[in-house]
Amino acid sequence: MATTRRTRRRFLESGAALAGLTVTGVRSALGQSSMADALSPKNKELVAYGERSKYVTSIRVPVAGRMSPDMYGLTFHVTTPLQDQFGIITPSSLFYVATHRGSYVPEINPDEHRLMIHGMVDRPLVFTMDELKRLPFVSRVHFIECQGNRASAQHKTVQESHGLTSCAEWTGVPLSLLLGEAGVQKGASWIVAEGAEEVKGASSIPLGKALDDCLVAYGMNGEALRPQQGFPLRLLVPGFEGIYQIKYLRRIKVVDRHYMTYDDYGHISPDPRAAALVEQIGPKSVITFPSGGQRLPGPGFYEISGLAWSGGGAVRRVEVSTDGGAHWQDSELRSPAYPMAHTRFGMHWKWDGRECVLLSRCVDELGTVQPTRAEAGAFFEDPPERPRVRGADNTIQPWKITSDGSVLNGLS
Ligand SMILES: Nc1nc2c(c(=O)[nH]1)N[C@H]1C(S)=C(S)[C@@H](COP(=O)(O)O)O[C@H]1N2
Ligand SMILES: [Mo]
Repeated sequence: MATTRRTRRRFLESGAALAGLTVTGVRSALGQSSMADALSPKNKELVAYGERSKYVTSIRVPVAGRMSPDMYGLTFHVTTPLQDQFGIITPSSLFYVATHRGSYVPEINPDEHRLMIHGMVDRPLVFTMDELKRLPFVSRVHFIECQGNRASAQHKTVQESHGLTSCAEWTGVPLSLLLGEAGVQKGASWIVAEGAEEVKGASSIPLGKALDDCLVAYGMNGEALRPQQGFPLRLLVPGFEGIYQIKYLRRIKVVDRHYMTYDDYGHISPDPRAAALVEQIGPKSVITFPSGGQRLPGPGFYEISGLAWSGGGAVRRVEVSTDGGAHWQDSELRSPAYPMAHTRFGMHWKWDGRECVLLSRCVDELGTVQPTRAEAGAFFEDPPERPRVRGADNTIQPWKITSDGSVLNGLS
C-alpha cells in the first residue's frame, strides 16, 4: 500500500516536473516570438538578422553578353563586386552565381534531402542531412571560379572582367571519408556527382581528386549554404573550375570511366593543349584598386590592392608592374595564403600623374607563373596580334591610368 502510494506520488512529481518543463519551454518560445513581434521593423533588422548600412550599396550584377537572362528568361552569371571587397572572404550575399541551366534555384527541404553514394562501392550508402552533420567535419577557405570568367576589351570594370570568382569558408565532411565508408572497389577511376535540381547538373571528377581534398559542404561563411550556392549540400572540388562544384548534391556514383555529362559539354576540349587548361584553374590575379571605372583624384600616394589565387595550391608571391611590364616588383601578401583560396596583395605606390599601365602576376607554390595574353596565345601558336583565350582564362589584366586619373581596361 505504502509502496504504491510512494510510487504514485513519485509519478505525480515527475509528471509535474515534466509538465513544468513543457510549460517553461512553451513560454520561452512564445516569449521569443512575441518579443520579435514587438520589435519595430528597424529593430528587427538589427536583432534578428543583421543588415548592412544603407550607405553601403555594393551589389552583384548580371553581365550582359554572358547569356543573362537566358532563353528561359532566367538570370545566369551574376558577378561579385570585387572592386568593393576587402580581404579574402566574399560575403555570402555577394557570392557570384552561375548558370542553373534552365532550372530555377530549387527550394529543397533539408529534412527530405538525401545524399546517395553508389556504383563501384562495397556498401552503397544513403545519408540524411542530420546523419552527415554527425560525421567528422572540417572548415576550409577556398575560391571557386567559373570558366566563363574571361576578360575582354569590352569589359569596363573588374566586376565584369573577373566577377565570376568568389571565396568563402566552407564547412563539411571530407569526401574521402564518405568514400572510405562506402568502400571504393578496384578498377574504379572516376566519380560522377549530380545535383537535385530539375536538370540535374552533373560532372565527372577523377577519383584521385575525389579522394584527395574534396568536401561535401553544408556550411558557408559560418551559416548554412545559401540556396543560390547549393542549399542544403554542395560538392567542393578545391582549385577545379566552377562546373565541378556541384550544388544541391544528391548523388555520387563511383565509376570506371569519364562520363560525358550534359555539363561536361563545352568544358572539355578535343585539343589536348586546351584540355590541359581546364579542370584546374591556373595561377591568376587581378588588381581591384585601381581598376576599371574608378578614378584617381590626383598624383600622390596610393595603396594598390588586388586578389590572387591558384588551383595548383597556395599563392607564393604576386608581382606588380606600374610601367606596363618593363619592371616588376614583389607586392606584399596582406592576408593568409591558404591553398586554393583568394589571397589579398597590396603595394605602396606613388603616382606621378602620368599615363601608365598597371599589371599583376601571380606565382603559385608550384612555381607556375601567370601568363600574359600574348604568352597564352603563343602556347596555341596564335598570330601575335590575335591571341585567343581557351579553357579557363588566367591571363594578366592590364589597367591603364590616363593623365586625368581615369582607369580604363588596358586590353585592346
Ligand atoms: N547542380 C548544379 N551545380 C552547379 C551548377 C549547376 O548548374 N547545377 N553550375 C556550376 C557552375 S558552371 C559553376 S561556375 C558553379 C557556381 O557556383 P555558385 O553559383 O555557387 O557561384 O556551380 C556549379 N555547380
Ligand atoms: Mo561555371
